[in-house]
Amino acid sequence: ADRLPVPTPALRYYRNASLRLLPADSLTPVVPTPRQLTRREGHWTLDRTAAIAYDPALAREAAFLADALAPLLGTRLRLLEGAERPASIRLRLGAVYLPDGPAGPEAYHLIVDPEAGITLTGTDAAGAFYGIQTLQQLIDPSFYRQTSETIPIPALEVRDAPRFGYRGLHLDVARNFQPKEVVLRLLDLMARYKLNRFHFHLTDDEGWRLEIEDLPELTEVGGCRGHTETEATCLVPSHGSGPIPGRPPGSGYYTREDFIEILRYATARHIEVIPEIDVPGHARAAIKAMEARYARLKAAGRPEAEAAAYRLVDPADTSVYRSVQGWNDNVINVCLPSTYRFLEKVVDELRRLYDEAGAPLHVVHTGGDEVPHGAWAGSPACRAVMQAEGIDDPAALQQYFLDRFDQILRRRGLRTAGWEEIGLIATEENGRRVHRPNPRFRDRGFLVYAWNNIWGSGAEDHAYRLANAGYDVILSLASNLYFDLAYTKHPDEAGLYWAGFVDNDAPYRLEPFDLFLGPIQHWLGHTLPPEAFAHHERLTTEGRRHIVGLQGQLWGETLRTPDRVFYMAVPRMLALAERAWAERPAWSQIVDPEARQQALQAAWNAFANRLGQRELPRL
Ligand code: TNX
Repeated sequence: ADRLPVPTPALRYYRNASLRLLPADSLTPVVPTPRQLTRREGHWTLDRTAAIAYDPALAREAAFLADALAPLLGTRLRLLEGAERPASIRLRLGAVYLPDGPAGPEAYHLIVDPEAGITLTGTDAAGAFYGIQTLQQLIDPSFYRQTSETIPIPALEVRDAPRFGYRGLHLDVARNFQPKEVVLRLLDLMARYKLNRFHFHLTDDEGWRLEIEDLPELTEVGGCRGHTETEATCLVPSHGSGPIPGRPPGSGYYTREDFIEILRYATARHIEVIPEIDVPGHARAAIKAMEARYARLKAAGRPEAEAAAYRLVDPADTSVYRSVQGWNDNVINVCLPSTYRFLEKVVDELRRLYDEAGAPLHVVHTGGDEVPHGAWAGSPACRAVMQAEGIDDPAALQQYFLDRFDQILRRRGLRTAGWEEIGLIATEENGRRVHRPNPRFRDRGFLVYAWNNIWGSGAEDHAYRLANAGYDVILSLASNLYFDLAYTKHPDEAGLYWAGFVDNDAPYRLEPFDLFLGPIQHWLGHTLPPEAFAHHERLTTEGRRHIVGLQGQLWGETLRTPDRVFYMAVPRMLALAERAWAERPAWSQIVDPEARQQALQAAWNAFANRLGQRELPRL
């Protein structure tokens, strides 16, 4: 009876025996943990007579709060423009003071007073928005079941600000298409837990999911999962969302309107959408689509130059390669002018879509991962480029490509992001082939996503090496933050497991500034002696400033249904939010391994109780 009743198989089957039920009133009621929470005597009663007064700059946040409370109260509260208007809920902008000084962006100060009601101050609109999320969590989960005349909110004071500025979730809709509704629901969840970056993996070998004006083949052909069928059987009709009769499951794409709606929805929730166009590898869908375009235009009697204007392959290329996932035709040719014309076209269309949505576009994720060895070696177009550029290894063409793609983005005021490969270069060290930060691009301001910390691969410390070298790094580590991996080794659990199992506590145990004591040992299931890390680079003080955030990855190969998406995302993403928002945990700074382990276990137990007793029932 004192076992924690968490309704996921992952917790039921695994490690659950060590979780103990804690008294509800001992639990911090907010996830992620706020910087400072002080309980006061009594409570304030929310009822239908309450009104929301707001600073005009917070109109959207005020409306969000009214909408959020409406189903609980059975009515939408009155909104009064002007923060000083008399009302029991007041939203305003202003300075926020934390125990260690004035707060930066995204911070808030929330007071719940038994008499005066609610005063919420944000340093900016995002801060006010996060204060509203906290307020929603203060309401007992039972009130989310039915409407109530009165809702008690415990009196308290919260001062809060994030540890990391980048708190991300990634969704791969290329392997299996996910309808717009799934994306919107995921954005809702992100907002609740104060995540602020949505990394939208829109293209890959199996599909291209975003309509691009003037290049209809990208979605008609490229939106068909696998696009292995002939055009006739696999054309994806526009407005293709959800299962499409007669098409392979997982097919579909977002129309311009769908995408704009997603961008607006995210923006209203203070979530920045980072689009990923994965090139030069992982690009089979685009390649096949542009080949279909070429064939179509030729068949229509158009001149060669027009038909080939956006071609992504060199027809004379005899290269032989095989990608990690088994493709032999998924790398775009980086030596053709048409490739860069294609990328400019796509980027310009992205900018138009963001402009139309009123959404900020600062960063484009260019992929860059897993380019198979052997690509470009047999391409006459590439031989010419290599000669002109003095490049002697075809693999080095990836840097040539990155440089050119980055220029395209910089000219448009955009920042280049990519998987860790974009910051690394292969070299020899003590007779071993290793990857090290590439000094060439250090000053370009790349945003680099470190993922490959597989034990024994030599890549365990790539994140730290990149950060120490001056690259801004997002920790996306496969061992703890790949949410497409199975929770546990149990026959009921779906998902991949090439980087181990990623249970609910895996993101929780990750300490960004001390990876070697956390993720790797967790994954191995036992601790390692210090010698095991003798050759691993530690994070320097300077390097710490370059760890800009964390991100959970929902890769899509096994995400066949919406249910599966949410099963894989929740509750792991709550533990991610905890690590990305909350202060550096006390347990991570205990030096003695045994004491540290005990403190960590106690902290995880308390966090699991918050999930099980408050968050999951409320969700
Ligand atoms: C590796 S990590 C990939 C993805 C897969 C994922 C599956 C990385 C940059 N690439 O293409 O979907 O593993 O877990």
